[in-house]
Amino acid sequence: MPGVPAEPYEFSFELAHTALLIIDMQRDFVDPGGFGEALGNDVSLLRKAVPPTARVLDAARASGLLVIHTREGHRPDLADLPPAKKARGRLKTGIGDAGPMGRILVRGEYGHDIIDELRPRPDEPVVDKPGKGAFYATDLEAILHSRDIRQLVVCGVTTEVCVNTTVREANDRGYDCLVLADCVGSYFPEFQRVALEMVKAQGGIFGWVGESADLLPVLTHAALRERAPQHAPT
Ligand code: TIU
Repeated sequence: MPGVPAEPYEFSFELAHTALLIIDMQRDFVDPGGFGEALGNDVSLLRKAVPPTARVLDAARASGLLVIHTREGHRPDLADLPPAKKARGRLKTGIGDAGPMGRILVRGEYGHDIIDELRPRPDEPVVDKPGKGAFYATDLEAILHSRDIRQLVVCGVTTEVCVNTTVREANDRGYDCLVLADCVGSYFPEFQRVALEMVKAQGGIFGWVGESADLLPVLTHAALRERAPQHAPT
């Protein structure tokens, strides 16, 4: 089994049972002029994660890994938006309201969609989620079951919110998660550091933390080995 240097120890994985999960790389969170920036956040802290995630996405596609994208957002009628979530923050312009990129975090709107750099291919499942965790009220688990996926390489935003919530949900469902530190981002540097610490503490209580530069060569090598003929022709 290929192994990636990671903390608290090497992350071993099987290509056929591993998926790349890219969480909420949406314009509303990542792009200047979106909801995240309107809340007073510095989106450049999130955008740092885009180039390494794009490299991982390329390598995953070349290796034949299942790639799954998620988007946080709600039905246009907002029937799945809990009043508590709508009210939180006492925002003048909040979820469902008209923002600079369309209605904020509403499915079908420009700002809700995934950034161009990481645009899903037609054969890559996109999971729309109303909450922070990607398992809550979605068909993610059914997708993973049907493809016999047991391990997840996780990228996306934000580290302490949707990434951490999803990794915790995945961990309780029996999945191994490798979180790539340079492919996840937070508006708060301290939260980025601590959220990653939380994943790998206590022997990897929620999973593993690694770097994309350590995964990329292992992924490429594993894919080449898998494709190489196993036996000499008889
Ligand atoms: N995707 C995700 O993390 N949603 C958030 O609302 N994150 C914040 O950090 N606010």
